[in-house]
Amino acid sequence: MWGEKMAGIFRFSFGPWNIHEGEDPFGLPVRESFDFWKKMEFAAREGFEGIQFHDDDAVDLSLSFSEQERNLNELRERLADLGLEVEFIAPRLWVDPFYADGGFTANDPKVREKALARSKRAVDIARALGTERIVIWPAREGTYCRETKDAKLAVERFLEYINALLEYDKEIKILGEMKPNEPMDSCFSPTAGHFLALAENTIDPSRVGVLIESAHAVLANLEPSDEMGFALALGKLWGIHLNDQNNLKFDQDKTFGSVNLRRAFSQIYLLDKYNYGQNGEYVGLDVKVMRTQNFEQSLKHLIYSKEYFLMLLDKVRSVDENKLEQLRASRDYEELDFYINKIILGYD
Ligand code: 3MF
Ligand code: MG
Repeated sequence: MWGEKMAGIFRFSFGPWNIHEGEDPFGLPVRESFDFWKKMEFAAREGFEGIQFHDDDAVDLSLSFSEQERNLNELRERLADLGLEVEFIAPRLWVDPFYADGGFTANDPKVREKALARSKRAVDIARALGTERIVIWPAREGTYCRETKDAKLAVERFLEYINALLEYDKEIKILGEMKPNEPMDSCFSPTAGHFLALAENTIDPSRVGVLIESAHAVLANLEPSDEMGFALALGKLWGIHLNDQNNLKFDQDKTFGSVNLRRAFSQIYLLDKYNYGQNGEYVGLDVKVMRTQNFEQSLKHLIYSKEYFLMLLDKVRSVDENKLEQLRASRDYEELDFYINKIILGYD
């Protein structure tokens, strides 16, 4: 048994986009979107402690600055009343058609300028809501077809952008959330490893880390727990987006554990072994419901992702570490493999 050694502290979070706005996953709207506060009340009721926001999830960016400030203060207070804190802010540089070719790697200097201005505003929003964490998912910072952008220049622009944000606010921490493709054919920084190489070249590497999403790792044909291990070894695992994914296709964001229990187990095993959460990191979920249905049915993917996590955490903590060591030493890998699966199946 790990006993005392296993010491992850697991506080859960999700973003309002995880409760869908009402479009069918493959089509037009099929119902009204749900009220924002109804979503937040659900989060509190189900024991979530953190909320992830895009800049425009938190506040209407078309309002005047003073109105925005007022609304942000009210938002922070009302969330606190529900026992919720803001985990991070992510500047959303991919919905507005202005950013169709990306933000900070766009060829048009006006677009790059606005992308940076919006991201600085996202930093202010984060600070107003009491978090220093800024998540950068470089959604359109890639190409639909290779020759549309200069790949070397794009990476230099990525670096300049990160540096500008680090310079803008000396307290913030930047968490890169990398994904190899979608919506673009190909992204300039497709994996956590790429981003961490970039991080080392910024003006303050100590404030740049990663958020690893399970499905994004699978989309890069990588093992999510290995991606997490890589970041843990470098002290850079500052956030996670747990979910699941059936092989290499569109980004499915399926309920964590629903496709591959063993893969989910491996992630929790590592997180627990290396005390994830002890520095305030959240177990973030980024999951989509299978179909667009009524309110109660539209929440189950969140509830069950957390349930899968907690059930598997029990299994993780029941691993006999001595036995595991013996099996490793004797290189009895078939036995080791079977042992782990028996634990998951409840036959140990
Ligand atoms: C896309 C994602 C995003 C990010 C979110 C916060 C819409 O594949 O995972 O979800 O998680 O934008 O960075
Ligand atoms: Mg995500």
